[in-house]
Amino acid sequence: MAADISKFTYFLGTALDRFISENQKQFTYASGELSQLLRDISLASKIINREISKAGLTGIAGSMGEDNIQGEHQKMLDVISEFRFIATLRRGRQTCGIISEEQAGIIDTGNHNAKYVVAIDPMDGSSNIDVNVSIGTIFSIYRRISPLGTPATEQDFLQVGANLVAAGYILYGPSNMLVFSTGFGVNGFTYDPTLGEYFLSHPNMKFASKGEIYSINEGSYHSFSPQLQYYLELCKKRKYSARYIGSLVADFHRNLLKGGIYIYPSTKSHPNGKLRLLYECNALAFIAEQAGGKATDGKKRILDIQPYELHQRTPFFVGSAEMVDEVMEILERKM
Ligand code: P6P
Repeated sequence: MAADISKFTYFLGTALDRFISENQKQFTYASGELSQLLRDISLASKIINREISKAGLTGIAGSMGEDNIQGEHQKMLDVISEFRFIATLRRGRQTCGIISEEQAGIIDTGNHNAKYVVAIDPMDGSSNIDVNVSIGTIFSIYRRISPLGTPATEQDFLQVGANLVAAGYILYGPSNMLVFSTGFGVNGFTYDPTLGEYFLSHPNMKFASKGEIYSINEGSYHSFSPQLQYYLELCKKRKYSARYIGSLVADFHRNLLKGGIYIYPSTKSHPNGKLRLLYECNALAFIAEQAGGKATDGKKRILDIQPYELHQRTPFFVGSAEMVDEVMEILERKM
């Protein structure tokens, strides 16, 4: 009888490469291009993971000393991670254009015959880098609508989130995880740095229909609507747990695993919300819905919002379906 070795070792899940190949048939229209694009993203994340893991030693955890196009203080790792993704996607030749939180316009990769465009927040939560708190990359992949053989246009990116071909995030935490969906459910892969490969560790991830965790920066409480203040008081009466890391990917990932809701509403300093539709909210809304959760802007489904500007912001309510439904109902009340 074969020895039961589970007592003194662990079984590795399916490697990301094999998973992509085995699920290739799911990728509409693709004849390998989307698979290659996903491999490119995973490669860039491995390189960035290596930079992050020794940021404190190599002095790249700090600020660039200048602001990005959003007027936000740029961290060195913002710039380094953006560089890595652009270089890897350009070399992978499956992406004709990229938009990034860090740059105003479209980044032309020169691959004008490529089928896809990518919207990316290369390093979300970068203010946490120098305090060693989890951070993340968020990516969205659209099939271009401009003709092959030409540079990507704004219209390629200004598509509703419901058109997404794939989306996901990389969480650089105690362990490094890649979580993505191509429209057939959500799967999570954990990186083994000793082998340099991601392995399936969280197959078919699902949002619990409700949870007892709410994530919001209550420092802005007094600029919230009375309806939202009422909901937060309800959470306290029910003894929910307040969990807010200040890193969207980390908060979202925890709530996906445990059930909960993340809220970044309209505030005095950010009347349209702080988070960006195209390269933050659409991707996480796509993942949330694929995992049975919901995502709205307080009124409508995030994935139905017709974008008008590459860097537009939106209020963001995302998480367990019943929790999002309840907040939406309360926000409609007259108070
Ligand atoms: P605040 C990080 O800058 C980020 O985009 C998200 O990762 C995070 O959830 C949010 O902003 C934090 O913003 O205003 O609460 O500090």
